[in-house]
Amino acid sequence: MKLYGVPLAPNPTKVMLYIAEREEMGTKMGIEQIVVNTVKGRHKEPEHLARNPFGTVPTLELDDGSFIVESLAIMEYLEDKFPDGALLQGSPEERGHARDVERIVDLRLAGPIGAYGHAVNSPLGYPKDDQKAAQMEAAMQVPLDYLENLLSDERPLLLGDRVSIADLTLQASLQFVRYVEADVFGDRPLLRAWDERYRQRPAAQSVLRW
Ligand SMILES: N[C@@H](CCC(=O)N[C@@H](CS)C(=O)NCC(=O)O)C(=O)O
Repeated sequence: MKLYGVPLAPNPTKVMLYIAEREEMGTKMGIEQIVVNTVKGRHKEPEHLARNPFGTVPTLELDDGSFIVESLAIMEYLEDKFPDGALLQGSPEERGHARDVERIVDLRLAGPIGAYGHAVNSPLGYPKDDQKAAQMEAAMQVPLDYLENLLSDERPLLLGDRVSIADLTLQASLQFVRYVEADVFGDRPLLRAWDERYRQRPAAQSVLRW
């Protein structure tokens, strides 16, 4: 299999973290990782559009030559393909909560964080936009409070002791925040501590560059 992605971009990063976590736990996936230089626009060129007509990364090329182009679908495919040691485990309730937190992080936080980063200090050179930054900052407050509250029972990671896709999705967005030299935590010491803790993990150290 081949994973087409690019460092720093949150959606590829969460899949790269997923692969690194699983490899650290002993699952050998044998996935070749190939950089598609999005700064040079390579993701919109025919070679990548033939893999993914939406021109986005990540894109996973399966051994049968077909492609999966959505980051969550890629991780779920890898969970199914390598079920021994899958991150999603436990009772229906535990699995339901793990899926719920991942969706909350991705749908309520990752978008505003990305837009906020581009509004304050865009790596793609978009103009600074204080109004947009303020709107996105406001949109982040309820989901950030939700996560701070989750951590109030002293769990080390978002779903407990075991790393989950929600941790990876959140950390992939936070790398982007660090890159643009911003801070979205505010007065949330538990989230800050989670961030420090997660970044000590060998998988994080091998993937995160910022
Ligand atoms: N829903 C998709 C979104 C993929 C996506 O938008 N990726 C970004 C990088 S984080 C991208 O390729 N942006 C370039 C573009 O949309 O032109 C997923 O979860 O994989």
